[in-house]
Amino acid sequence: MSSRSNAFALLATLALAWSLLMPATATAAGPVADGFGLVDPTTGIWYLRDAGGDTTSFFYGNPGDRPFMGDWDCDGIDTPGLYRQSDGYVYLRNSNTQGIADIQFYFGNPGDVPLAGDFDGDGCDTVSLYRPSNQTVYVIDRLGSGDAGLGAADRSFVFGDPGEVPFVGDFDGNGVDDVAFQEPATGRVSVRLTQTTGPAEMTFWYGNPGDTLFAGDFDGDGADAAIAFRSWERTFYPQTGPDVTYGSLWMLPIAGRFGPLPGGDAAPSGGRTALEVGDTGPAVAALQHMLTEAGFFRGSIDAAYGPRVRDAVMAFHKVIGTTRSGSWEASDWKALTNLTLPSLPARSGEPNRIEVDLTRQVLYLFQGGEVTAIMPVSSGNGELFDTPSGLGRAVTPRGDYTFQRYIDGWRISYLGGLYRPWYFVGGYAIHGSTSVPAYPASHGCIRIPLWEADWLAGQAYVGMPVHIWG
Ligand SMILES: [Ca+2]
Ligand SMILES: [Ca+2]
Ligand SMILES: [Ca+2]
Ligand SMILES: [Ca+2]
Repeated sequence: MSSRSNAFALLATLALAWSLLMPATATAAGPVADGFGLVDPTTGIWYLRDAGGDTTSFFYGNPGDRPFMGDWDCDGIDTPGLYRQSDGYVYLRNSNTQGIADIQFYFGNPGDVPLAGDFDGDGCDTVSLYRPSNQTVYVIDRLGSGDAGLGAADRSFVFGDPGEVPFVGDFDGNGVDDVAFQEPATGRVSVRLTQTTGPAEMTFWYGNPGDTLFAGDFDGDGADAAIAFRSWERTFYPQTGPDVTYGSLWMLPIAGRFGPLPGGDAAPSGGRTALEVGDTGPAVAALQHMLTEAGFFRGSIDAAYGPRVRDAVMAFHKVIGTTRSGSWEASDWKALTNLTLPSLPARSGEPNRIEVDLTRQVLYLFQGGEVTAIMPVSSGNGELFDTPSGLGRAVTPRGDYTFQRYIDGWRISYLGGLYRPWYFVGGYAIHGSTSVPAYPASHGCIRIPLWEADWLAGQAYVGMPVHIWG
């Protein structure tokens, strides 16, 4: 009896010692939480961050491909996938290591958005699609192979609104992935829990405008929750779990159950990138956010570098006195982060006013004593031009004025169209124009972009002081 008892105690001691020797890895029984990481679309380098904060990085794919992770061989470990939106090619890999695709095939049309997930609950992920042009999700429960086309989807349903961004997660924890849509401007997330056309069955708000939302099971309870990557803060905000600062401004986030990783690689550097009209993605959202904070941008943070971003960048370049390209240079990130405005005249009796610096070609709106908006302007070019009463010179009058008159629409004069003009002296106005180049180009008026004229209409008023100098 006693010997048996001693033997049991010895076994128990050995078992305890063995368990202490064993590393606590994902192979242990119990919940396994997802990890997250980033893919640098400019280099094709993947950075997987494990639960301990260690990084494993490898090269996979071509710059520009859309990255995601999934369990393609049903072994419980998620590995990389890429979707090339230009031709619908899918490139899947079955290990978290550098190498070429193990599986490749094509599915969908140019512009389709990949939705990697397990939509039939069989434990295997496949690559379904969202087609923004008709707001339709095309679900397929198998993978292709051998460079061949995959054929028709198994089922489809209409969900999501134009401008919304889809992502995938098992939000109700039933083992079948669900499609969610993020409304970027508000952070509203709409989830459809069944794969049929119908309204959202789950709605919540998460993140800030410009965040990239995706999903994962970061607490290991079997249900996925949202996680926001806020690129301008280089921080991941999971719904469940602590915030993690990791990464860089323009990389694309991914999540998955990575399995054991070697670790020991360098984390993403957080370096900088140049941007131009037509670019999209987290770096553009970061730029829009930073330009908004600095008073240069008043558009929606939609992660797209369009004309409004170009104009905001133009105003920024004018303020800092660099080349007025309208394109974002890699060195501009630091300049914007460290921006100090040029010294502006102090006018303590005029908390609300406009200052126009003709040298820099920018307009500053003061409200409550603070600069709240900075816009690019184009003023008089100094040349002679014909008027109904003889030659005139295209000079913008310098001086101290107040707005005398406002027209809430287009005013067509012999010199062209003035949109929403605010007249400050004679026929001279600050007005919207379809052409606001980087240099003085007007006949004497002060041109601002049309959308800035729309915005200014809600801020300026007749009697507001205007000071023109430089
Ligand atoms: Ca796998
Ligand atoms: Ca499946
Ligand atoms: Ca589900
Ligand atoms: Ca969870």
